[in-house]
Amino acid sequence: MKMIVAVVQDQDAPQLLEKLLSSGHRATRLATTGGFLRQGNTTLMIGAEDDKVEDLLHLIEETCRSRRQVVTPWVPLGGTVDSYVPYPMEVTVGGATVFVLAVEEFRKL
Ligand code: 2BA
Repeated sequence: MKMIVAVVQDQDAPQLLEKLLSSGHRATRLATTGGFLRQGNTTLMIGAEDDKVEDLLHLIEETCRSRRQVVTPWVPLGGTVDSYVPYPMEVTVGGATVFVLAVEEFRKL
């Protein structure tokens, strides 16, 4: 068994959840915050049998769009804090950041 931990954008989460549930998967939705943008995103925990993982990754990939976003970083990217002058930059967020973890044991108690 595997645990898929997927960080997705809030805009994609409802559609992804609907697709997951309607295709027989189970998922837990967590409200999370990105460390870089300090903006809300959604993390889904999806427990699945090994042979379902590729299907799930495909579902996530086809549902989660990448979007460009202009941000002003809160912290310097490589420079020192003293000389830091914040300026806007463009980043591409998503589709999805996905971790596939091996599950040692799964029990429902
Ligand atoms: P954030 O940390 O808010 O990052 C949002 C986007 O900002 C990232 O999109 C990336 O394009 C950009 N970014 C992040 N750190 C940066 C940096 N040091 N310099 C320049 N640009 C930077 P994604 O890569 O698609 O990540 C979306 C969200 O996925 C992240 O939100 C974070 O919540 C999560 N994430 C990404 N990589 C992760 C990791 N290795 N571990 C845990 N969570 C991660």
